[in-house]
Amino acid sequence: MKITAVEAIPFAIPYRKPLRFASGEVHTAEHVLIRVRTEDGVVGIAEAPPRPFTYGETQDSIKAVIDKLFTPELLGLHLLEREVIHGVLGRTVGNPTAKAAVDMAMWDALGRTLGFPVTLLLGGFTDRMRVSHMLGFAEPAAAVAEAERMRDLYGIATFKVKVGRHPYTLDVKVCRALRDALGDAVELYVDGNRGWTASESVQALRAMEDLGLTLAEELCPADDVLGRRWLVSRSPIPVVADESVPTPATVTRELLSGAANAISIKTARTGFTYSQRVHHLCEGVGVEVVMGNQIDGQIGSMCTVAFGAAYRLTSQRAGELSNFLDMTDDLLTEPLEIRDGTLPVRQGAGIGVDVDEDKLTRYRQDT
Ligand code: MUC
Ligand code: MG
Repeated sequence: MKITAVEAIPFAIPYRKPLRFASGEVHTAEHVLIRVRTEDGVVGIAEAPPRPFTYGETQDSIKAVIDKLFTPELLGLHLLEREVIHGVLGRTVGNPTAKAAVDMAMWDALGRTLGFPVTLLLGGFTDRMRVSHMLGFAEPAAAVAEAERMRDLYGIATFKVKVGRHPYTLDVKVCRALRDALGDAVELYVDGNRGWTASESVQALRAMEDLGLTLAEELCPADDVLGRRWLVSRSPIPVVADESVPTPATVTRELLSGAANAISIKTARTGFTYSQRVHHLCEGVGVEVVMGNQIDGQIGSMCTVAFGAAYRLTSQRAGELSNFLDMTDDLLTEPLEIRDGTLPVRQGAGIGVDVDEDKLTRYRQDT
């Protein structure tokens, strides 16, 4: 089970339409495929999505940190020496999605070596998750049309609506149009990606009080230290910390300071190992979690569902698992399928998905 190679392969697959939100926009999935090879001939995979507007990483920086800093130190280590491996990765600050993808590719390799799905190795609670679809900035009619299409084609009944625009009434109109068109059968919650001030956030939540929203994510910046506490004290619904909590320590800080009272767990930034620590922490202090989406492709979405389905707490809510549907293609031999509003965990060893080498040749950017 010793590591013999770590590859970081940049690839690019366009989206059918851009996804826009308060902190940025995405037109093409310019991700990095990570492959970890072991002495047993096993290959584990994962993908890293660069999000410069969230973590400061780029496709080039992810490849460089893996090739130049991580790989030379990882070669020869055993897949089960996770504390040693994370000691090596932790010597470099930041770079959360690069570290997370290396971690998940190692778990995938471990599962393939042992012949078990990673979801079972993690906790094995259930075999699928309900799906939540993320709606980017749009006019009310376009947002309604997309939500109806997701409901009618895939059975999705939970929607996260991107907010954080100015004036906030633009977003209030979208949320109201969604509730009017879709009725009470769907769950709606909002994510501001730090676009509003604390006072705008409170005004917007008041204006939407009758819409039955269930969560309010990252409406204003975590640096608005007192503003966030004030917002939490006035919000009728849990305030979710997302990009402000990329590590277990920041989760602790946000929760103990009263700046958030629910947590988004993203395997894309905390891998499986640190997502476990975040999960255990949240369970220990009794806060709700949501399995979030870093605008993942199919490999990343399979990692999210493998983790989310592993525990009771993470599988209670719908997970954000569907934005790969907007990509024009993906790398897998067997594409993921969402049916009846759920995404099943693959029962094969590891995360249960394989890369189609022809597709990789078509989309990789390093040849
Ligand atoms: C989210 O939940 O914020 C938007 C930016 C990003 O980094 O992830 C997405 C989704
Ligand atoms: Mg978010």
